[in-house]
Amino acid sequence: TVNIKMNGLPMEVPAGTTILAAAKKAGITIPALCAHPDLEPWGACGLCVVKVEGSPKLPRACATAVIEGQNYITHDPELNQVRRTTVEMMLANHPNECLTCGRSGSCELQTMAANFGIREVPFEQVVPDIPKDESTPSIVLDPRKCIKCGRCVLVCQQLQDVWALEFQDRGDNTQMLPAAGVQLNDSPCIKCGQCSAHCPVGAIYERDDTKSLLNAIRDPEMHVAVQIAPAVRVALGEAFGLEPGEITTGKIYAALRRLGVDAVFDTNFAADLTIMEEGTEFVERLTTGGELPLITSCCPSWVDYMEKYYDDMIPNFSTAKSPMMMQGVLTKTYYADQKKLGRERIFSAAIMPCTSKKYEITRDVNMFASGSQDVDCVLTTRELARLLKQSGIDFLSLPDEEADSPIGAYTGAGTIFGATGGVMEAALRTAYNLVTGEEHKGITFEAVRGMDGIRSAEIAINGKSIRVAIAHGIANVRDLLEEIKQAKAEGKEPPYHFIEVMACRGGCIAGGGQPYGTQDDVREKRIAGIYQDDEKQTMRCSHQNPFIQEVYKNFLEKPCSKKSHDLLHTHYTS
Ligand code: HC1
Ligand code: SF4
Repeated sequence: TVNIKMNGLPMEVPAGTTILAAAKKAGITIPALCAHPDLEPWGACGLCVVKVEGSPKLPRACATAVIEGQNYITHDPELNQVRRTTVEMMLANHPNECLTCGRSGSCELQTMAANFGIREVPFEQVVPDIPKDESTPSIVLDPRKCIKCGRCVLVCQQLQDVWALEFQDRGDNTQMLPAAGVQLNDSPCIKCGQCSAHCPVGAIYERDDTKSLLNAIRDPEMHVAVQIAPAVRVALGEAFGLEPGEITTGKIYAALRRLGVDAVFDTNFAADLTIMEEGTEFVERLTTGGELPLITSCCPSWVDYMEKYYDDMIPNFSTAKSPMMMQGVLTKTYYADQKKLGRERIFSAAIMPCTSKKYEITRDVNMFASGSQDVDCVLTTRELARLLKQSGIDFLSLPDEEADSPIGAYTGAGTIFGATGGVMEAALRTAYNLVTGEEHKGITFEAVRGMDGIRSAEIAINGKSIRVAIAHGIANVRDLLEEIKQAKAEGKEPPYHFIEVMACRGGCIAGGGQPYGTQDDVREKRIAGIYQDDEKQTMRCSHQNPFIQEVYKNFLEKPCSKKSHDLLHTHYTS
C-alpha cells in the first residue's frame, strides 16, 4: 500500500491506484470526460489535472499512479479556471443543439458546462461540417458533436477488438471515424453499440425507431404485440431512479399496455423455446458425433463477427434462431392463428438491451419465416425509457401485471439468458434432463457463472464429462476460437463440447442499448437481479414450461421437427 494525502487528509491506497481512483475513494469527484472504468486511461481531455504539493507539475489524475508521501490538491480556484477553460474550448467546437439532442439531460459535457456555470463561450465557435453516418440499422454517428475524448475508439479496439473506429488526423483535426473513410456499415463494425453506450455526448447513439412503434399503435388496423428481453427488466428502472438490478417486469408489461400495445409477450418464453431447440441440437451432436463444440448464436454481434472473421466455424454454430426471432415468428404464426388474425395485421416489436438486434431483424437468413418480417421493429431500453417519459407514464406507480398467453410465461432458465453464462446454464439444466430423463438435483450450475472474460468448466452428465466454455466481450473470443482451431488442425478431440459467446462484457445486461452509466459495479447489480428473478420462478428449467410443452403439442410437434426447422432455425453466410 501507499500512504498519501488527498487535499491534506491522509489516506492509504493500494500501490498502482490512480490519483482519480484514490480521490473517488476519498469521496472527491475530479472531472474527467475521456476516462471510463472500462478503459485504459489515456489522459486526452485534460480536465482531470491536479496539483502535487511542492511540485510545479500538473499530472492528469486518470493516468497517473499515486506516489508515497505526496499530497494531491484536487480543487482550488486555479485548477477550476484551467478546467473551465478546457470545457469552454470544447464548447467552442461543439454545436449548440442541446434542445434537440438525444443526450440532453444525460450528456456529460452539458453537466460539466452546468457545473462550471458557463454562461457564454469566450472563443469563436467553429464546428466541423461532417455529415452524419446513418449507414447501419443500429447506430448513428454524428461527428459534429464529437469532443475527441476517444472513448468510442478505445471501447471498439480494447473491449471489442473490432477496430471499426480509428483516430484520424492529428492535433486539432483529430476525428474518431471508421477507418479509410468508409461508411460504418462497410467497416468491420458488428453493431454492438458499445461505442454509443460509452460516448459521453450525443456523437454516437442508437438509431431511434420509436416512431415506427407509435405509428403501428395509432393504426386501428394493426394488432401490436411487443416482447421484452431478459436484460431489460433489471435495467429500465434506472431511467426512473431505481437501483441497477431492480426487477420491474410487471411494471414494464403494464407500461406497454398504457402505451396502447395490444399484446405483451416475453422474450424469456422464447428463450425457453431456444433451449429446447438448441439443447436437442446439442444432445444430438453429442450422441451422433456431430460437429463440436456447439456454439451459441443468439447474440447478433457475435454472429456478425463470426461471419466476418471466423466463417470456417459456421458448422459449429447452433442453427437455432435467437429467442427474439423465435418469439417474433411465433407471434405472427401460432398466436396470429389463435387470434384468427391475418399475419399482415400483426405488428411485432421487441424491446431489447441491444442495438445489434435492430440489425438482426433485417438479416435475410429466414428472418421472414412467417411470410413477412417476423420482428418489425426493435427499440432499445433507452428508447423505451424515452417513450414512457414522453407519454407521461408514471412508471414507478404502475401496478405489476402479467404477460399475455400463450407465449408470455417463462421459467428461471429463460430469464438468466440476460447474464453471461446464463444461456449455458439454461442449456445444461435441460440437457441434463434430455440425457438422463431426470431433473438435476441442485438446479443451478454455479461453475459457469462469474465475470472472468473466459471461463470453462467440466460438468458430469450421466458419467460423461461435458466441457463447456463461456466468453463475453468480443476481445476475449479470439483466444478461445484459436484453441479450438488448433486442436482441430492437430486432429485432437475438441477442447470443449459447448461454448457460449456474448459480444458485450457481462452479457446482454450490459448491452449497447442499456441505460447510460454501465460499468462493472452496475453490471454486477444487474446480474444479481437476473439471478434473483430466476430464484423467484416456481419453474426453473425450460422443459418444465407448460406453455412450451403446449406449443410443441399443438403446433411444432417436437424439438427440431421439420416445422421447427422451417420457422425457428436459421443459417449463416460467409
Ligand atoms: Fe439478449 Fe437473448 S439474452 S440475446 O443477450 O438470447 O439482446 O436480454 O433478448 O434474442 O432471450 C439481448 C438479452 C435477448 C435473444 C434472449
Ligand atoms: Fe465498434 Fe461496436 Fe461501435 Fe461498431 S457498434 S463501432 S463494433 S463499438
